[in-house]
Amino acid sequence: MSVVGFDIGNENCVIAVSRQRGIDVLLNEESQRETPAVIYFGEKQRFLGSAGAASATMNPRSTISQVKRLIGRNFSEPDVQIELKMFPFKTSEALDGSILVHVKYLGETHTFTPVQIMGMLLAHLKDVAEKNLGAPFSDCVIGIPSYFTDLQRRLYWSAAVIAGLKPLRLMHDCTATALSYGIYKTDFSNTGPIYVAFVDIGHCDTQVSIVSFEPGHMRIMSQTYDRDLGGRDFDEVLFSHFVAEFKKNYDIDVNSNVKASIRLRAACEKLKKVLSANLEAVLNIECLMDEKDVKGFIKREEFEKLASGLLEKISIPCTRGLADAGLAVENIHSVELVGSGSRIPAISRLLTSVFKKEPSRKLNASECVARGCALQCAMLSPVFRVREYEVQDSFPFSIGFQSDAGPISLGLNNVLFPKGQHIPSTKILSFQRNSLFHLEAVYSNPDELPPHMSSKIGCFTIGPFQGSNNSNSRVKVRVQLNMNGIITVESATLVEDTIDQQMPRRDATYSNTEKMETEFVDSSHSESDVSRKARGTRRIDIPVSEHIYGGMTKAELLEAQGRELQLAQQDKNMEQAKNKKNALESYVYEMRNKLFNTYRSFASDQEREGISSSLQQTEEWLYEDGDDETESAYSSKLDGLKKLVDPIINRYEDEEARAQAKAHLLKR
Ligand code: ATP
Ligand code: K
Ligand code: MG
Repeated sequence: MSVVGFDIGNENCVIAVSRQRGIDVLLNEESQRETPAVIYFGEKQRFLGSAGAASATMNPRSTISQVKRLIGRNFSEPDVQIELKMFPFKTSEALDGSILVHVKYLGETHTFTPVQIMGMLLAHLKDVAEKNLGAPFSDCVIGIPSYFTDLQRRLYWSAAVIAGLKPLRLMHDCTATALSYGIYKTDFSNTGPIYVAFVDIGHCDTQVSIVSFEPGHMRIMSQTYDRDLGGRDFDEVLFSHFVAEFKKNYDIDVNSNVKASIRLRAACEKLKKVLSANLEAVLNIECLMDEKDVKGFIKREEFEKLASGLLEKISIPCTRGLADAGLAVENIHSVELVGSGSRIPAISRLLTSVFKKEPSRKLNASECVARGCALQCAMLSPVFRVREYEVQDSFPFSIGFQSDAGPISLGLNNVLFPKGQHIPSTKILSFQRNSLFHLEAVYSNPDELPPHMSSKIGCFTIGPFQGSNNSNSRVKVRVQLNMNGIITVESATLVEDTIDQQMPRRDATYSNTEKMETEFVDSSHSESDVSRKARGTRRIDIPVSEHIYGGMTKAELLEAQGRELQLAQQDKNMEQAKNKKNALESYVYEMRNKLFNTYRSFASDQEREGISSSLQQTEEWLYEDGDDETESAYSSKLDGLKKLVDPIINRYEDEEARAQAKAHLLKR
């Protein structure tokens, strides 16, 4: 049984597996350690990952990428609109405000949600892993950005379920990185914890975590980020620069041409990478548009000047992270720089000036998230034995609750779980209610969300139930912020005082078993503990149901699973047909050759002629009507040919066997 960790990047995905002797990164079908997060909808099948990436410039409208950022977002949110305008594929607004992706596929327009596309990608990665491991698996841990909202986390989970995976946890990217750093760390002094800053600059985002390490234990002290600052923004700086240059020098407007824009963006990304290792770089694109070849040149220095605004922005989450952690730069033992977007030399220089020390690159910058996830998966899986190591993660949003029957006074700003709350955490709310009521979970601080995103998370229905009117009944609601950073109501219990003085009071033990428990009291609730203790209590479980705004229902999830299976079956059918076609083709060539050489003396002239013309006919068919046929069509052609050729092969093999037996006898 295998436990797997996935890093789902906006550009690159990495799969790592835990083995008894350590963590390995798995290779995809093209023997690469990173798999592009791309899906191309071809005429008759999908091409996923590396196979899909190849078609991005050829078929931009059918090539879907960067959906990670679209999950759980609404079409009309301003930053989403900016994003969508950059994508060559077609999107629209769904009835509920979310995003739909449209592609031409199998001769008609198909509509998918970003979650379904993510499901396809995860299913592909699962497939790659299973081919590698030689066995099916479903247990995994998936890396997520720390800035993912409750809904984004839930939808990621749904995508995993669509893909047939069973996540044991969604883990913050930087926490995974910190785990892969901390679990092997041994050089501790006696002076207390060591503080390390992890900076992950990827394709679309920047994440910073400040982590405290002690022997056997790590704790996330702060999580800060810029959702919209990654390697692709540096590409964009170069892109704008060359669009202007080419307008001046060649009189072309690259922005007006989708394919030219894609080609120039790709060239700018390459250019950026060249500039990471060289002081200057050239750009050459043949026939970019209007049949014009273009040339460009840029020095690293000039690029850094163009990108100075972006570089400045990187310092913001860093300084905020220090402040949130309550630490000064002098407290930071080291700065670990990861994510491939961080390979720009100016970024190291900037971080050196922020942290007053040079960042180190001890970790594998592109694999550390997946490795950390695989480690966590092994730690959570019952079949693995991993050294005791405590990972204390936290959640970067403040969560509050509202009730439909009057306010809940939760203390400061109605926050139940303040930003930075450790996960998992459980809290118990106590209400004085006699029948069904609702609780609304909300983000208490809209500033922590992307602009214009709704602050509502979901509604929990507590009930139906009927409390007895005369007694002093309370409803205790257990709310959990689980280790995936998802809010759930675990249970609700009606606690009623009974007149029976002899009944043992179980309330006290209930409170004591919960380490993290904080009991908040409804504003209308006034009963003192002493009076409660004097009486016995009766406890009744109350049903709880949830409605998450924008979440998938069980029925929708089932339907999506079915659809994914259908799509996968279609891909499989096409792959099998292709394989059979190849088999038929090679058979034709092989037999034609052997017929006139190896098998020559085992066939009569008439047989040879007959077979030869059948082979010829098959070859012609393959080039014409049989170019794009089903597996069974190729199979029956192959069987037909074999029927003709097999008798000759049999004669040949009999003769071979006789000759071998003879040789054997002679030797003795
Ligand atoms: P994210 O974490 O944002 O979801 P990701 O994990 O897919 O995305 P990475 O693979 O860490 O992102 O980084 C991809 C980015 O790194 C791309 O923008 C790419 O251009 C950039 N990159 C890769 N190599 C270099 C290099 N040598 N110099 C500069 N940038 C590079
Ligand atoms: K990655
Ligand atoms: Mg990443």
